Amino acid sequence: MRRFTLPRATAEHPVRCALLALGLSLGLTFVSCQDERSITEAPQRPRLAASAQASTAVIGPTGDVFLNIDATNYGSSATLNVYTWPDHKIANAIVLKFGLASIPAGATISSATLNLNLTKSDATADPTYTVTVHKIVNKNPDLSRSTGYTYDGANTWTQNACCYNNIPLAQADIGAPVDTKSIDKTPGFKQWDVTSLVQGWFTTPTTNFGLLLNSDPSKLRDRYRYFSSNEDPVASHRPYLAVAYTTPDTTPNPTPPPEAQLGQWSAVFPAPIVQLHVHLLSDGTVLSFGRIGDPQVWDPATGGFTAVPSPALLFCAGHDFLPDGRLLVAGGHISDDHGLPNTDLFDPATHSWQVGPAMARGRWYPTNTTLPDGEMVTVAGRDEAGMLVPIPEVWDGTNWRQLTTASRALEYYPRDFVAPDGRVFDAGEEQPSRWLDVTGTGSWTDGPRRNFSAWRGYGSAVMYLPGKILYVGGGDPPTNTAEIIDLNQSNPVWTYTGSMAYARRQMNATLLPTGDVLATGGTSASGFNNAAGAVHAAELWSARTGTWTTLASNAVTRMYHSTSLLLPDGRVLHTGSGDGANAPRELSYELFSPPYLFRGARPTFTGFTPTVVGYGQTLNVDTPDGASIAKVTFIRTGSVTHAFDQAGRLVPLAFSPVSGGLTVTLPASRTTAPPGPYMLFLVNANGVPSVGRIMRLE
Ligand SMILES: [Cu+2]
Repeated sequence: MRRFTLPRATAEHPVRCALLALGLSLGLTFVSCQDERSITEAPQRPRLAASAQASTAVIGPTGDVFLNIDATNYGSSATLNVYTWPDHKIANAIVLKFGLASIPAGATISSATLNLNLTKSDATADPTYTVTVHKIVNKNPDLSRSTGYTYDGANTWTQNACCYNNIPLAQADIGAPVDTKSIDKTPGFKQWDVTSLVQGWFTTPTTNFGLLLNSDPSKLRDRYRYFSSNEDPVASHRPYLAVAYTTPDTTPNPTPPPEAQLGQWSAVFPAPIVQLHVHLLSDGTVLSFGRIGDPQVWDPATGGFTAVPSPALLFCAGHDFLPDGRLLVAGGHISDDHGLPNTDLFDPATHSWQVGPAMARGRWYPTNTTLPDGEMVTVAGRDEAGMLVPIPEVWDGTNWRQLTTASRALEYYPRDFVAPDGRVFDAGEEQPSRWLDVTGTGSWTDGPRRNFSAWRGYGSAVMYLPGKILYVGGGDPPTNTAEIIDLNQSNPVWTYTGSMAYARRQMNATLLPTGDVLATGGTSASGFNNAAGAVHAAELWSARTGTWTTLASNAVTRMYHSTSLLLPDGRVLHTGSGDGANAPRELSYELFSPPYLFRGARPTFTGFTPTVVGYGQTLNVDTPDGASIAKVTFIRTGSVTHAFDQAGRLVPLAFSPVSGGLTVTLPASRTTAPPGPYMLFLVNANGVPSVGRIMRLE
């Protein structure tokens, strides 16, 4: 323990395994504390031997007020009120501001919890009252002057019709709820998770306009909750923010290497073909194929390539992994826009090809998707005659059947995903998204439209959490925008998330073990594949904050027919480009080491993990790092072409530390995790992943 002082006030209290004292005295319910465990040296970066340090800042408000449906400022009130009046109308809203100056620059905020002390509730029979937290946007209020009408005593909040007498009450100046809590009537501290909000303020302090807690418009009149304000005479009842963060240890090396922020690209290595289709096999090797030359198996351990000649020309086919780990390749190349009907399977156990019965029609640019029951659907593409193929086909393990009532002409390589309800969600490239129901003879229904008002042609999409899709870039001219959708909602809608620094098409988006998404390659210039706008900088999207960070730049221009693939060792293979659109044939590959490979020692697996696991199974994982693991992720081995991983999805797994390691609970749902090969990653509190272990979920 060090630098730990009481009482809490408006300053930080960095603690190190000192949570208990703080928790007991303040009723703090969260713990974010880390042993001063010894971390062995990172093999690639010995100067990062020091451990990161976990601290907690307890921060009081710099201002607090509640807004009422009048022109009075309640900044000196001892309470902060939410109140419903008349029926179904918001009559009060609580506004709080917190400064983050006590958190050191360079810290990584892992959680932020808002704590408010409930003092009084209505006396009706209603047991609960919902209080949402929102980021304040548009207006930067002066809490010593703001009222229901104005944010600074003079200038009005954005007008809206939320409330009595059209008093704006800040309701048009807040973002979507970041947390929603059902507040009962038991006095005492209540908590809201405001992590994303505080992380955003910390990254961009100019956006810190404070937060707003809203009244419950679902209630009848005169339902309310009152909380202690910063003017409550009892200091321990006042509002506070608890922020858990980590900082690199100050000794012996105070300055982290730039790679810890930017990542690092390898040298450029030769490849025998343009690797424009790449697939991570269950044995950790990578199968690739292109337009010219034999398919190749590349071994990341040795850098060697081995030719594995295929039964047909597989250029521009669709592909995904079957439950048994074999890659099913549907279609192939006759000539541009003319596809083969072939079915070819690659067995990772023998590194050999098998030929299956052909599809009803050829396919050139189709997408394959492994279904929850282990079947695989292929959609779209052009046939032997160059005609669009509107009827999907389903591989049942031995043969194909057509979904004869699901006829629809689709774009090339649809960005398709198995949704939580078991249907296939077609996220694009077209602006309207669609649902394919594969039951019976199949049917399509319309889905929500994306916000970006054009096709996101050659943009990329990933399912970064179960049911949650990020669609980034694409279009002509290319866009830097990105949109997300949550298919777990009953009426999902696309919303914008942060935008990349660079507009891109012909790019790749790659899921990382941390749950973040890496964008690589592409071009920002108009046209199909315009090298004038080649983008070399990688960018990293945080699923937690929705923001992008620009990382290191690679050497080779990689656009149309470029690919990126997460490897079990946590690096990303970036290769391909050319073999089309008159672009140079890039017979090379590069490897990107994300920043997490420079942030200290990696968690390790010390024991055996099975190669086949079952749904809902509890897995015992031997690791000396169990206590420091913050996240366990399951990422489907990639099968990438044309700016899209047809297999890709990430599933976070429940886990708990036990003596000698962890128990990890594998997905129980086949829609959450369709059967097939996945990588299991352990990620520690510094965001550093283990090497992944590949296992097949059956
Ligand atoms: Cu192509």
